[in-house]
Amino acid sequence: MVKCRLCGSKAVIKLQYARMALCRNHFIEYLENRVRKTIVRYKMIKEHERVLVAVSGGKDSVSMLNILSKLHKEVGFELVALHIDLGIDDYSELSRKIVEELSITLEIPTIIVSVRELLKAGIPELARKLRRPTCSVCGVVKRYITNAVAVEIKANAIALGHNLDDLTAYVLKEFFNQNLGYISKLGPKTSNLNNLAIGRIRPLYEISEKESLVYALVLGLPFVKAECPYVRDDSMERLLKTQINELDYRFPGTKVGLMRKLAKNIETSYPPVRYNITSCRECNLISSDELCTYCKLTKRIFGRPYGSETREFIRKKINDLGINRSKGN
Ligand code: Q46
Ligand code: ZN
Ligand code: ZN
Repeated sequence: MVKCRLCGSKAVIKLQYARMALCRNHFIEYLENRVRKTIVRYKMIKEHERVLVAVSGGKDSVSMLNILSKLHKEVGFELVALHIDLGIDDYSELSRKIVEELSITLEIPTIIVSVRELLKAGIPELARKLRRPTCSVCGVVKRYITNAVAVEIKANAIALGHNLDDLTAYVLKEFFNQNLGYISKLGPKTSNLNNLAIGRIRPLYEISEKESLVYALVLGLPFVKAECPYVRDDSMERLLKTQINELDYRFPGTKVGLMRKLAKNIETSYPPVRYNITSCRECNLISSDELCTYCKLTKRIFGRPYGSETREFIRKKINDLGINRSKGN
């Protein structure tokens, strides 16, 4: 039996890079402490700020929400959760139920936006109508709704559940494609753009996929075990993740080392993609053109942009939940 380095009881995880094994309780304490340090190290959240947490219902976002729900009382920041029901059959139904259950247990106000209720169709049908890949339509809709909610509740930051493995794979993929400008968006924190786009933070920046999974399992947190049916098994990110984990096993600390160095060099070595930042004439949110990507996309479906109506729909959801819209920033 592998024993916990701190108390000698049965270990639940062996941490290769830290060269130690930990029992359930010591692992929970260790992981929460690492997230706390990540938040401090990268100055992600200040006291009295309001953070919108994007929760899909998967292990990473559920673990992140649970950890933040403990830290917010201690540090004194406010949490609001957001779940977007994408209308992807059983997968979305289950994800939504899990997030609803968790939000009650953790007592976190949770805004649920249903794409089917909003756009009268789920993501797969919208993608078919547009003849575009499902994930690309999903990305536009998710980014827009998340930002629109954050702007509406005057959140200081949007917390995303990307873990260390996801981020390392994204960075390497962009590097192989020499899209260096996109790497600038993959750091621990992105800035707020004139209050048209709220900055993002990644509290799991230094937490591996295995750690977030074991954390959710040992705490018995509810999470969706199945993946979205549109995830591609043969994607470059998938392959990169496997290869990097192999590398990290042989040279422990490779992933964390890369991401820490990246965070340090991000401003000097990876200047962001320069584009014209303006506001969409229809919905007033961030755009590089007269109409934002979401308004263009919805115009192709409905014959008119749907940004203003979407913002109105979101405002109503927020009001129904009684969330104060005048806080923050
Ligand atoms: S983009 Fe594609 Fe994901 Fe949307 S359709 Fe599913 S796999 S959920 S991260
Ligand atoms: Zn122990
Ligand atoms: Zn717009």
